[in-house]
Amino acid sequence: MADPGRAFALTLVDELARGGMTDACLAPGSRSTPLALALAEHPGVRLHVHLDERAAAYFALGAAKRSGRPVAALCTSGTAAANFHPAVLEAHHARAPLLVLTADRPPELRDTGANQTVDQLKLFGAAVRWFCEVGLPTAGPAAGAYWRSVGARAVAAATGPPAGPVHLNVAFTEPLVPAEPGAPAAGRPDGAPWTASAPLPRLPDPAEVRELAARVRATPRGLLVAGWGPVLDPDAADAFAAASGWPVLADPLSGARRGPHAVSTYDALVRDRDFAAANRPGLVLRVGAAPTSQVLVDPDGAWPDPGRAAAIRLAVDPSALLAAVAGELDGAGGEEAWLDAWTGAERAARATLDRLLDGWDEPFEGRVARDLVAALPDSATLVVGSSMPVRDVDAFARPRDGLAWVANRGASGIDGLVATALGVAAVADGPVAALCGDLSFVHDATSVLGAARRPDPVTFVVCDNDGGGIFSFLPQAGLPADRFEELFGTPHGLDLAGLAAVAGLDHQRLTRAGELPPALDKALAAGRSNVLLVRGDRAVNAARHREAVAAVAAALRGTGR
Ligand SMILES: Cc1ncc(C[n+]2csc(CCOP(=O)(O)OP(=O)(O)O)c2C)c(N)n1
Ligand SMILES: [Mg+2]
Repeated sequence: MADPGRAFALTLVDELARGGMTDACLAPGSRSTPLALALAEHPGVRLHVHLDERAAAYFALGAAKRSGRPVAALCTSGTAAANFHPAVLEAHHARAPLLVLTADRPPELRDTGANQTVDQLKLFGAAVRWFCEVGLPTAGPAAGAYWRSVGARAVAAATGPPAGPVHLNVAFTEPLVPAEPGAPAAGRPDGAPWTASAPLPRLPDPAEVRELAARVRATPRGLLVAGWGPVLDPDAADAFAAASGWPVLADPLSGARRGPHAVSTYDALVRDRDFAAANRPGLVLRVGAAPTSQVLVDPDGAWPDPGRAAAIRLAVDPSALLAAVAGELDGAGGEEAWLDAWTGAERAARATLDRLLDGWDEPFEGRVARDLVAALPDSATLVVGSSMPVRDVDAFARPRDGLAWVANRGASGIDGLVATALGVAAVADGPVAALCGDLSFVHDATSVLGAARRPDPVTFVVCDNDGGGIFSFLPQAGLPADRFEELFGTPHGLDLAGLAAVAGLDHQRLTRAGELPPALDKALAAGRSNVLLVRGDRAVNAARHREAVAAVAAALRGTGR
């Protein structure tokens, strides 16, 4: 083997591709050259290039979240590797299969003052499912088995369960550019992985199903709460709702806000103390993240229970569990009055919210969120930014089916949103839109600058309220106005249309909410990335949220609930 670095790179990339990797994203650098070339040359891998490592890792993360397949992010040595950290944290908390490949100098150059050399060992701490110091590739009879085994194990660790990031630190020495074509070490026949790992089945056992069904039967006044998180088959949620007679309180990100049991206005409903007191559930079955809980279902046995409310934890596949319990319940259960209380309140609250929103034609961010969700065609993916967008979608979106959802809710950063959406677009079949705030958009400006030359377009709907709108809802809003603006509101005064123009992106300013659906249709049909800018006002926005909650409370009084 004339060039073990080259052979290693070809072998590792081939093994990752055998494990299901179809996409990778790199940021340029010299030390990573063997892997960069191997990724570019492999026929089964689409390689995307991003200038900045933070964005490259978020791009890979977006592709991994949307596809469910492992996606690699590659960088050179030094601070480049550290720039992967935010996406690694998000991948850890959101359980996304991110393969982090950091190139390194050979061990003898470390801690010697050698150029661009930092300690990359276990750089991401406990956030990765597996760290491997691969070492300097060296030739030898066992080298191929070692390299392929590392690749197969990386895929197994990244895809879980639980899925998550994996970090391979790989040292390369000169020559970095191969003198001859080289070849990968032989793999298993027929393109099979070196070690095929069967993901652990986490299906509920019949006793668990019977016990839960008995509890559900004994508690007609229950709720199914679906937060963002584990993939939930909406059909299973529907079947459970029908069989239990329970209302369904689903964050749109769960995909389960649909069907006749959907209560889309729970945010406003449970803020009403009288309604909340009169409609306390006897049992809550929760799938994914949410603030309240009694029975928590998580396929990976994670413990997402910040409110420490879970009485029972079931580490099983939520769709299988809901479908099985629905079967066990045989026939419609529940208490009509209970379902009526919730669905009647939903009708009253929905009509109230929709009337208010329809009257606010000068852009209100909640209306933009509602209308964007409604206007996207079936098979579209909506990437939702942290801060107010994700809350507005939850508070105002009507039930609907047919969308895929991606949001960085694992660590709720406002960073990397643009890159995440571009990564989603690289693997999604249908159109992709992203809803984000102005600070999130500006935070990821390097990705905005690179967006126009990417082949897979995203329509960005940016609610520009010139700063962090969320802080107007927090106690900091009570600080003296100038102090609040300086430290929290942080108006930047930037012209985002100018940023879009510099980036070569088509853009349009929307001054009336009614302009959104036609502008969206046009943008999605354009075949290029687009920016739709909606100007907002942080103070007006906060006031309208309060008005909406008050109007729902009044409507509940009016209907005698
Ligand atoms: C990386 C990161 N830095 C800071 C924060 C804290 N933070 C949360 S929301 C927010 C403001 C976001 O502003 P924008 O994107 O304009 O959304 P808006 O609140 O106006 O809807 C900030 C700074 C964060 N969540 N993540
Ligand atoms: Mg903002």
